[in-house]
Amino acid sequence: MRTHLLAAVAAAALSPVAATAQTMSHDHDMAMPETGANAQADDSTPDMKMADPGYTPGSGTARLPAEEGMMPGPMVHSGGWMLMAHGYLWGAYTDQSGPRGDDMAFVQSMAMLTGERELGGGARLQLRSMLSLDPLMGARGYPNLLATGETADGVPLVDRQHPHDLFMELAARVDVPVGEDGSLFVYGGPVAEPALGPSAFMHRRSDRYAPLAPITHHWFDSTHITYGVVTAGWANPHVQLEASAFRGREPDEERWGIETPKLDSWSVRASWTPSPDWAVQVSHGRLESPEATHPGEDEARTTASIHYAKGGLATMLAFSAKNRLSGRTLTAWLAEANWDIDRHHTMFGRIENVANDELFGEGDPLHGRAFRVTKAEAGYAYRLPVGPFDLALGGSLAAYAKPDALDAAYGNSPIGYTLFARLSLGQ
Ligand SMILES: [Cu+2]
Repeated sequence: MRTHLLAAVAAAALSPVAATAQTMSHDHDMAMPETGANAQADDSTPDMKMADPGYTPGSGTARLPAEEGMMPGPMVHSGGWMLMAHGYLWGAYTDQSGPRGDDMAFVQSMAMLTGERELGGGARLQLRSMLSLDPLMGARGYPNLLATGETADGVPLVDRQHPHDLFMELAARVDVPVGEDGSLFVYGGPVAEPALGPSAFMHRRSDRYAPLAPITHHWFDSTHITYGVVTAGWANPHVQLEASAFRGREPDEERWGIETPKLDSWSVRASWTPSPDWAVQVSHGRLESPEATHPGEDEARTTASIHYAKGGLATMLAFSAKNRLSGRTLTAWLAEANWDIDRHHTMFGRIENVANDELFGEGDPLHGRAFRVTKAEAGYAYRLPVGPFDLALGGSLAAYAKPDALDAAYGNSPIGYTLFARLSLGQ
C-alpha cells in the first residue's frame, strides 16, 4: 500500500507535462504592484497576454511562480478601485484507522475580498480581507493523524487539525516605486501573515485539492494567521527582501474574535523568482512564546522552499528547522504536487517527514519524546463547471510510517481516506 502511494506521488511529481491550458480569470498584470516592469512574456497560458510581472502573489507577502496563476474569481472595476473576490467551500469526510484514528464529516471555507487602487506617482494601495467559517467545525477541528498544534479546552490538539479563525486576514499594503523596476512596500494589519515560510498551504496551487492540512503546518506556515504584523521590504519582479515584526503567540481557541495585536517577534525572508516557472524563498524567524501550553518557551524557525510550476503542474519542496530554544531542534520535509491533467482531471500528492515531540500529553511515558514520522497522501479530483463555480469531486488515500514505539498508540500501519466535494468561485 505504502509503496503504491509513493509511486503515485512520484509519478505526479515527475511526469513530463505538456503545457496544458489552464484557465485564469485575471490577467497577471492587473493584480501586480510592478505593472509591466518586466516584459518577459510567457505565452503558455492563453489569456496571459500582457507583460509578466515575474511572480504570482501568494498569501501575505509571499511569492509563487508566475506560472501558477492567480486563484480564480470575479474582478470588478469601480471608482478607481479594482475589486477581486476569491473563495471556496468544501465538504469532506475523512476516516483514519488505528487506536487514535477517528472519522468526521466537516466543512472548510474561505472568502477573500481584495481592493486595489492607484495612489498617484505610481504608488498603489491594497486592502485585503480573508474570512473563514472554520470555527463552525467545533473547537477540536477535524481528525488528522500525526498533526499537532494549538489547543481546545486548554488541552493541546494531537491527531487533529485546529479550525482556522473567522478573521484570517485584515491587512493593507502600500507599494511605492523606486528606481527602474523596484518598489518599497509596507504591509500589515491586526490580522496578517509575517514574512516567514512559504505561502500558506490553502494558497498554494500545489496544495489546492489536498483535503487535509499538512501535518507539518506548524513547521512551515502556521503563522499565516497572526494577530499583529508589520512588514517592510524592497522588491523588483525577481527579488524580494523583507522583514516583519509580529506577535509570536499562536491564535487562541476563541476563534470568532480578534485578539490583542503585539509586535514581540521578528522574521526576515528573501524570495527569488528567476523565471515564470520558479520561486525560491528562505526565511528565518524568532517567535516569542508561540504555544500557550509552553509559556516562556521561544522558538527560532528557519524555512526554505522551492516552487516549480509549468502548465497544469505545480510543485513545492520545502524544509524547516524548528528550534525550541530549550535546545531541541525538530526538522521537517514536505514535497507536494498538483497536476491538472486537463480541464477535468487532477492528480495530487504530498509526502511529509517530521520529527514531532508533541504526540503524547502530560503523564504519558512517551511525553516529551521526539518521534520522526512520515505521511504520504495521494488523490484524484474530477473538476466540472457549475454556474459561476468550479466543482471538484475527489478523494485521497494516506499511509503513515513511524517508529515501532508508536505501534500501541497508532497501530502497526494506520491508513486513512478522505472524500470531498469542493466548490470554488470562478473557473
Ligand atoms: Cu493554519
